[in-house]
Amino acid sequence: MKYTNPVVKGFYPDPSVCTANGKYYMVCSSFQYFPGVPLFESEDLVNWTQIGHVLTRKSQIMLEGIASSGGVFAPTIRCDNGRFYMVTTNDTTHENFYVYTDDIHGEWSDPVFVDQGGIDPSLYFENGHTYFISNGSDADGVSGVSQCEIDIATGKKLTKSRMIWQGFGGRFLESPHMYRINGMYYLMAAEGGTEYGHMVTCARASSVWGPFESNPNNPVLTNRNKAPYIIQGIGHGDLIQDVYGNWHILSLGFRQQHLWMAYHNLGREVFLTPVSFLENGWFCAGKDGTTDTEYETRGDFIQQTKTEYTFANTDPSIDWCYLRHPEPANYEFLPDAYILHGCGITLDETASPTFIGLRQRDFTMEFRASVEIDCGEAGLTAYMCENEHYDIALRVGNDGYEAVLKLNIGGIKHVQAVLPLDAPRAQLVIRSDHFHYNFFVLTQDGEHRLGSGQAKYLTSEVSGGFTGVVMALYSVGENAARFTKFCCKYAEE
Ligand code: 6LW
Repeated sequence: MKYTNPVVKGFYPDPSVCTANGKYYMVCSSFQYFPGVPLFESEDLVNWTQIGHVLTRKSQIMLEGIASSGGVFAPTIRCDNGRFYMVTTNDTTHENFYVYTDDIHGEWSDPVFVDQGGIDPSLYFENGHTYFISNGSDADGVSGVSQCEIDIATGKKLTKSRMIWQGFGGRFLESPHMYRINGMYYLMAAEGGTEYGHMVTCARASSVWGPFESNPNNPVLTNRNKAPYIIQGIGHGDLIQDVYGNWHILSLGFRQQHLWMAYHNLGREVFLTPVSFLENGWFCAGKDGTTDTEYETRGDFIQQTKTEYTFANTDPSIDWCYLRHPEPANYEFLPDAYILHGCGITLDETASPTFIGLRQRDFTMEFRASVEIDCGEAGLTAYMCENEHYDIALRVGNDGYEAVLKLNIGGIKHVQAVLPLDAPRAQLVIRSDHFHYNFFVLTQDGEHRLGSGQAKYLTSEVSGGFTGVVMALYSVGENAARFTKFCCKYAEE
């Protein structure tokens, strides 16, 4: 069947995939958001259903006061002997750890820490041995892909960390994953950095410790030379074989806006690219080593896209996310209303404001909710990080209730428009296209346009970091704001 990339849209970076019980499981990085590490299930590698998160308890991950794009970096998921493992880095505390579960739909263990530095850890299991691989420095201070053997029951190192590959020459060697295919060990990695020069590269060896020989045709996959082209940043991939024996790379990539001085606001998304093994044992990917929008793949499925999100078809514990560790008492989820109790923390702080968000999945969208306040301020935000976010809210002003549009960019806090209201309730609407977020208030007198903010300021290019825009409901001040009639609707692109 035909499928279209990205297969998962919106800020779901650094995908890693494994297969078990006839299904595929994928995890993504989550940085300052909680719960951490979104977990997806699929039967065809194209349609992915989020089934939960891996890090659901405070005891599993330290997120207090962490900077945006700190916290949970790239994870790897693997299954060995029926047990699932997810290994990742808390980049803020510089700790590598894994958690495990025997029930993919259940809770995961508390963290088991491994004393090897670097980021993007991976596990490779073979005949009762577990290898822990990350990119960083080895025991002798040599940088590259480092590997040690660990005791999977305790996380204790059984060997010292040894550098096994230094890449093929690109900067930022990251995302190492080890596979054994046809008796050879393949080490796949990313080089070039997670921006426009990103690539998937590989090396192979006849022993898990090397010596690793670089693929003479590296990079295996990159869109760095495709221009003008909307899909950029392809890299950080994981190799997976489907039930028909065909191979694929699930990688991150992003959809750039504008041809010159490009930017991207939806974050890094998930792309699927076919892989072919060559007679010489190396493999190549995509169309001439690039990822395209459309491919044919084997399987009897139809690619489904959810275009409308409401309180009725979303689950607060699966689809929605919080900033850092939320205070549960601030959130009440009723079937047709969310009551958000403000806690005095604003969206400008690296703490946990009362905030509940959905990743923005496509460019053309309408995000709306009816909001009722008693005091304080509550509304909707298009949120990139504490410095860059556009907010439309109801609040109590000097002369009574008002709607306000606030544009926050690079520390500049600008009130774009204020509309006096005669009631403490109104419907707030954000409509986005490829280049703008447009803001509206609906009252008894009709629809009022409060203004707009350019999409280019809610981007990784402006904010830095690794996340994408999250559309959220928020509340500030000692209030109980009532959100009803929530709907987020995407247009066909
Ligand atoms: C991640 C690194 C990268 O750990 O970005 O895409 C970092 N590459 O591999 C943050 O996602």
